[in-house]
Amino acid sequence: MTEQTLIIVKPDAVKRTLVEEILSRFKKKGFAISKQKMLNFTTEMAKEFYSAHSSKPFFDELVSFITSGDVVAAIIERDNAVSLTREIIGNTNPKEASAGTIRGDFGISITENSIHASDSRESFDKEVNVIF
Ligand code: 3AN
Repeated sequence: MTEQTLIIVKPDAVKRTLVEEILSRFKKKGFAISKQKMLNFTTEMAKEFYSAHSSKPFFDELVSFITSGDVVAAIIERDNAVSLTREIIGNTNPKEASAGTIRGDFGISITENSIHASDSRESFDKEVNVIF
């Protein structure tokens, strides 16, 4: 059954003009892009988007980074979209992400890790409401 998920190409990757390269990886895997937009997170949006991490030591850095420049958000869909997308993006820490994954190939650090993707249906519902 077709499922939707949300990806966000983060500021480090937008600055390096990697948006098309990153989106093409999903298209090649059979995803359709149903919505796409460029935006710059406000601090308020970022705090809401990452509210699950509000007590973590890296929260302020996360908010500061995601608000630091333009991002490209997209709703993408195919069967098994959430788990397949997590495989395609790779480990949170680029140093541990396999070659061939987006973070393995493009991530700079655990903060500047090039892409976000929803980790569940529930996260997707919440995140879409913040962005679209
Ligand atoms: P993922 O993005 O792989 O779902 P989460 O949800 O654990 O990872 O973390 C959300 C974001 O917080 C990550 N994309 C990363 O940028 C940042 N992050 C996670 N763990 C750390 C950490 N130990 N130090 C700094 N930033 C982190």
